[in-house]
This record gives sequence, structure tokens and C-alpha cells, in this order.
Amino acid sequence: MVTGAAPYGLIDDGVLAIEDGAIAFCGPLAELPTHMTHWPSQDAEGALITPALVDCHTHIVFGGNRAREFEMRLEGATYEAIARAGGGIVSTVTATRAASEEELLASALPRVDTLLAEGVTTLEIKSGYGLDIDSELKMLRVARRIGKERPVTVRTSYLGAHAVPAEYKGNPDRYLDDVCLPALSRAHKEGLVDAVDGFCEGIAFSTDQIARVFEAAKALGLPVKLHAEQLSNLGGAALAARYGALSSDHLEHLDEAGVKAMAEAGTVAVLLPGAFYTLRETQSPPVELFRKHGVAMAISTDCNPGTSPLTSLLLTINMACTLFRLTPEEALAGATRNAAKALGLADRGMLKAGYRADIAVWNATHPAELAYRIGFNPLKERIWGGA
Ligand code: DI6
Ligand code: FE
Repeated sequence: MVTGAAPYGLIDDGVLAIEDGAIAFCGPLAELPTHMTHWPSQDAEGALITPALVDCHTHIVFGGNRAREFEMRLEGATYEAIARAGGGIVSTVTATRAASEEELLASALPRVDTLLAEGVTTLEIKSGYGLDIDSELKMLRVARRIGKERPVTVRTSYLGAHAVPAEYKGNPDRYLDDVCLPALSRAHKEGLVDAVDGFCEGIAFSTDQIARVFEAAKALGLPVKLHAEQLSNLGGAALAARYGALSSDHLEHLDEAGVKAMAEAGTVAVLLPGAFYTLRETQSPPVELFRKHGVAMAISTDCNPGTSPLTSLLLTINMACTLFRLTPEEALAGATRNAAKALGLADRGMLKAGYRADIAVWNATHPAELAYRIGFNPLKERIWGGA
């Protein structure tokens, strides 16, 4: 996935050398440095080798599930009826608050394992279903524990500004003062936060409110990212760009001014076809404008119980191609190189000397096969930090 003349940076008859968990050489066999020629070696037997996958936007820790709500909607129930029956995001908040740390961990691990089985070695996990101080901290502790229980790098994002909980309905600023900002300070103090996220939308927080959260992040020296322009255009991505955001995510309703702001800030566009599919949206993100202005595109599962109950990054790659018209090369870059960039990780996402040896070995001959097939997992081997 190193950019250059060859599509995908693909090398035929290549050699990958690993030393101390990092890539020591990646290139054609003919160029292997002589001192490496006697290193113990393994024949990949014609397999395709790519960087391991990076899932850069998930809400994979949560209580309960929303299958009943899914069913009700298909039986004709309205959004209001579902909300009255205690459904929607409120039901996930209630279930997440009620669950113990052990229970949240036990329910998240099978989802995590499904991602790892497809070659994911770096996983971003957000809080945002606790919405009180203790429950937000609990979610982040579970996220950290996932990184200890499984061979995967976990990056956490604090998403206290995900929704206004019922007890603060109509008072988003008071929620920020009483809960969201104090919880951020505490979580940061406990080493639980790698980045700060928010949901900028009519049903969530305004740009002014998100700016308050970003100011707090800045004061703590934490990078920011934002759910922006998913359902409407509020100028969230432009705001995030002013704060040098690592990424803005969703972006279906983004305009060209917003795209330009992202380009100037070097903010990555994270596209989430699973939510687009589940919500049966019709407006696609402005992929052509991202190309025109040179905004890097990443893709992710957005794994969450409400709008994207999806735990396959390979299916996400396929959806990004079929629904958003990304090329298979763009989609694979979106789940490797650009996903790493969306997390501010400069040591992975490409097979390149000096990078982490996070590698996926596939039973495939051409990378387009990873995007083309639906519901098939060709992973042969997954290497995380050389192991
Ligand atoms: N974007 C979404 O679509 C959701 N959160 C977000 O930031 C929905 C979350 C849910 O319904 O549980
Ligand atoms: Fe999300």
C-alpha cells in the first residue's frame, strides 16, 4: 500500500523481512540485502500479503442489542413509537449503565474476535453510551482491557458528546458542564483517552457545543475527531478542521467548502457505509470532491448497536466500493494506510521498512479479490507486531 507507480504498491515475487516486531525490508526478492538472505524464512506459497487491517471508528463496547427495535421497524413501527417503547440510543445507554465491566467485556470480545479473524490488528473504540461520569469511565476501561485480552492495538476515543441523556433533555450545555467535560478530565487523568470525538448533529450537539469539547481536548493536549454531516450540513467538518482534527466521519452531507477545509487541515474523511446501508440513506459522501481536493479517505465498520451492527471490515470494503463507488485500491487504502492516519498512527498501514510488522496473509492472488467477494474470509495468517 505504499503509494507510487504500481497499483496497490503491489510487488510480485516479494520478500518481507521482520526484525524485533518491525519490517526490516519489503521489496522484490532480487533487492533483498545480502545480510538478510540467511535469515530463517518461510515461503508464503503464492499468498497475497498486505498490511493488516485497521478499523478506525467503532462503538464496539455497549450493553444489550437493538434487534427488537430492528424488528419493530420492519413491522411498521415509527421512530416515535420505538422511542416511547424505550428503544433507540436511550435503550443502549440504559443497558450500558446497567452492565458491569465484566459483562461489557464479555459481550464485546466476540465482536472483536470477528474483526481479528479478518486480519484487523488495530482497533479504535469509542465511549459514548454511558453518558454519566462512572459509565463513560467504565466503557473506556473495558476498551483498554480488550487491548490486554487480545493481540490487537486499541486506541480509545472519548465520546461523551454522543447524545444528551434523558436526565439532561433540553439542557445540552448543562450536560457538558456537569458530566461530559468533568468525565473527560478524569478519564484523561486515568490514561484512558487517546482522542476526543463528538457527534455534531441536530439530534445531538451544535458546533458551539462541540467547540467547547474541543477546547477542553486542546487544553489536555488530546487530538480530536468528529461525527459530522451525517444527516445534515451543520459545518461540523469545517469546525473540526479548525482544530486540526485527525478525521471527520460519515460526511454524507458535506459541501465543497467543507471538503476544502479538510484538505487544508490534512483531516482524513472516514466513510461509514454500514450506517448508510442500515439507515437506507440515499445521499452518498462527496467522494469525487475528496479525490479532487486530495482528502485521504478511510473506511470503517462504525460497529454500533443502532445504525451499524457490523463486525466485518471486509464487507465494509465491499460496501465502500458498491455503495460509494470507491475503487478497490481506495477501499483497501481506506482500511489500512488512511485508517492509520485517521488515528494519528504513523507507524502502520503500509508494508515499509521501519513500520510495525502488522501483516495480513490472504488466500488470494490479487488485492481486488478482498473487495469483490461478499461474506467470504480469505485470511490465512495474521501477524501483529511480528508475532
Ligand atoms: N452516529 C450514529 O449513527 C449513531 N451514533 C453516531 O454517532 C447512532 C448510535 C445509536 O443509535 O446507538
Ligand atoms: Fe459512529
